[in-house]
Amino acid sequence: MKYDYKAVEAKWQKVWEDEKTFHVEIDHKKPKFYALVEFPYPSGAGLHVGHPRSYTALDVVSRKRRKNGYNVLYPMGWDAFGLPTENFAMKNHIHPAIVTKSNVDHFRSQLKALGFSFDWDREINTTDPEYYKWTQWIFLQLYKHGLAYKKEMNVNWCTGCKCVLANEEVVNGVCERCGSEVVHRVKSQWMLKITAYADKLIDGLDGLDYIERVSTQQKNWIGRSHGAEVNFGTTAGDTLTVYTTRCDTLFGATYMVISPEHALLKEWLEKGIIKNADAVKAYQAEAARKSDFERSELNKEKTGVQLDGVMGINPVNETEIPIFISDYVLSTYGTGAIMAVPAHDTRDWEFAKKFGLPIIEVVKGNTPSNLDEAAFTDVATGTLVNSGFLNGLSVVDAKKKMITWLEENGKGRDKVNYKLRDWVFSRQRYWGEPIPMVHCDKCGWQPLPESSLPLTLPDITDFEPGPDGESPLARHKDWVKTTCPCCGGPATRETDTMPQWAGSSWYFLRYMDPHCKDALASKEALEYWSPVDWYNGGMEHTTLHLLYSRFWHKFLYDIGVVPTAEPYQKRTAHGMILGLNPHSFVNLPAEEQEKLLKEYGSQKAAEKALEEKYGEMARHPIVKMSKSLGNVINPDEVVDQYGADTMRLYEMFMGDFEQAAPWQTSAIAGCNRFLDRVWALSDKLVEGEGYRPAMETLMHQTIKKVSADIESLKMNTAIAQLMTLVNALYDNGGATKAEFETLVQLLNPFAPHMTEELWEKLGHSHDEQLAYYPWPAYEEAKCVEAAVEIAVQVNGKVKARLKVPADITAEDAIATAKADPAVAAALEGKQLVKEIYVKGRLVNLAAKG
Ligand code: ANZ
Ligand code: ZN
Repeated sequence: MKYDYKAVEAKWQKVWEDEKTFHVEIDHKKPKFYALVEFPYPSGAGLHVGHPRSYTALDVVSRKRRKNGYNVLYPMGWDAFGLPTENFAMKNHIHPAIVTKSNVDHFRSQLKALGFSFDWDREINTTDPEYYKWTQWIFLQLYKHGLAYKKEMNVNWCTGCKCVLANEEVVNGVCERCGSEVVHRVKSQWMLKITAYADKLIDGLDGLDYIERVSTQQKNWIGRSHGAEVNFGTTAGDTLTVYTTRCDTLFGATYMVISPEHALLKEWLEKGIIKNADAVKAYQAEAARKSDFERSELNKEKTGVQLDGVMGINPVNETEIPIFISDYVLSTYGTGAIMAVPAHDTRDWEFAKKFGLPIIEVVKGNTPSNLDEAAFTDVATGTLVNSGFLNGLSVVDAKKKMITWLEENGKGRDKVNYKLRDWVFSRQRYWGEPIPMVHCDKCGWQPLPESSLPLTLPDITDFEPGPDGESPLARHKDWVKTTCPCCGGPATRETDTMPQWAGSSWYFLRYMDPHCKDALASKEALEYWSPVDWYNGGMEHTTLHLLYSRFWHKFLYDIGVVPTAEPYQKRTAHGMILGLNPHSFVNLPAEEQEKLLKEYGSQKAAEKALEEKYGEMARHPIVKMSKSLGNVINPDEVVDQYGADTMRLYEMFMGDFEQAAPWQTSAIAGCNRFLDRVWALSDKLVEGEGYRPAMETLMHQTIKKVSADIESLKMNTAIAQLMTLVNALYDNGGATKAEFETLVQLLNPFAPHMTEELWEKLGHSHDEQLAYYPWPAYEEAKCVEAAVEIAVQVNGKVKARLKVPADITAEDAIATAKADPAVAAALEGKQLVKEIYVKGRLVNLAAKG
């Protein structure tokens, strides 16, 4: 009988829903396993095929772990505040809450159709006041501990979203979300002091099981740098402090550079010390138009203006050196001023060459370097020269000695700097959590009492930000006007809202106890479920969400709210699902390729023509899915045509989980055929107890491999092994009941609907549901390919008989033989002179002495 996926999938989804099969409670008798996937933003577009890649992978792991005896928490929810919903609401004149609800309903039904083993009783939504009450509560704790503060500052302003962006949201000078230009503006903003946690965020990574590239990116983002601050004198009398990681090169500093925004520059201009003020001001204006990203690009042409009227004084030798302003020095890093050492820093070298400045060698390597060609930047092999009391020292020792000298002479000190900046926490938008602060003219900023939370969003209809980017809430005077919690006098509410990152910074805690009324989660739940054992998500969230949520969690740990210092024990990341570019020659149907070949003469010429027509894009056969290319795959259609099990299987089979992979509709059919073949085997059960001798090794090997592969997310090779097993069963005339049951068991995490049905068909009662039926075991000894017995002789006498794989190599056979205790004893103290393996029969060892 052909497999009716529609009926079977609907049947089991109903069972899981009605019986709450995957609902979990605290159970101290079982080990717990908390699997987490990044919850989706419920956009109007519905589920993307990329979402199920992550969800299926941890669903497979979760399903296996349940069968291994774990108490598994696998939750799902909605990260539903944010701009796309607000923009849609504005355009269509619908309240964002209504848009959110319908998007969530759509997402939920799509996810349920894929048969994920989520505990739906724990569903959360960041826009639910019962949820964001606790987001606000955490903000108040941060405020009370001095980690939230208001600051007038230069912010990144997205000209498209009309909204402030965090540094992390600006990519290559444009808005990460909408691609519009980002400019600087001065605004008063709520800030979170994530920099206070910089060291903890780096050092905490040590005990965690994060994939390498995630830890590396976190460390680079925080950018801890060990160096020194050095006080230079100036002829104007002021001290100009620089930050350097190479204080060993102080004798080679031939000029200084300050950022165009440096405070001293302003002072000097005001005092009339600078003679070329016009040129300096023109340069300042030009620099203000550039983003930090543009300014720090390595290969760009260096520009700058020397300050006329003031010189720097090098503290080690009292030499006067010129001071420049240049945009390659950022105002936001270190002290916004540098000592330039052109001999040993590439950017300084380029600048010195362009402006004809002296280059003094102070570090020499083992091999001669040519400072006319490039700077010498190797610190590992360098020795100090031309450097007074540092001469002859290694770079490391010279740094130490210089710091001591600086400190003793009051000219500087050692200093650690970070690239990480405090987190801009204000958004001038409606669809976010209101910030629970009020401003009183008498008492300043005051936190709302915790008992008044949640502070809910007022129900308004005009979400457009004001012309100057004020929050839409600012127009609603009734809501804004309030009384001061401190003195009872008139006060106004903060009208900015929190960024979308707020709700996702602690959601994994709420899942542990989603209905808790008097805390973000009960102590008992936090103690039992913390930390998340395994968190999977996208690489794009490594420096934003992952860092923010680790920061909040570490803070909550420090104030005694959560029991572990880190939120996630293990972090993995999936590759993106890409689409085929329909305009790329290699993806065209054969007839069309032929037509083009005829028309243009060669593939190269045809490709060129395509490029002219569709742009540079046509050169890339695999691209991001996009509406404009028409290569977006709708998961509903795949589920409709092939069923959820096929979709799941394909998502896991499509390639290495960590790598990006293109969606290939043709390959889905192959996965579908495989499931049909498994189904058909149930009608071909053969007589026999247990595993037949011809199948035994492969059965054990398959259990072993599938078990290990699931745990290391090598889902594609696990499935390939199952395919091998199915082929072998067909080659052997079908499967015995035991063989088939094992196959069904191993396939269950990937194709849960069909396998539950087969399990029932095999005669298992409902109490024995596959979802919790113990995972099959294997015996290591039986994983070995048909074993043969070989004799081991030492000087002609048999010392041992060993079982080895029939296909063992000579090298392995000899090594195995020598490792046998009896053989080792016979060889003890002797010198081996000959070793021979006679395939399948014996190892012959000859020894002297
Ligand atoms: C002298 C020097 C000599 C430097 C040398 C490097 C090599 P990290 O590792 O990123 O911390 N620097 C300091 N402040 C800067 C700013 N605001 N904008 C641009 N560059 C700045 O880099 C620290 C190094 O970057 C510092 O060490 C300084 O140049 C430069 F052979 O000082 B160095
Ligand atoms: Zn007051």
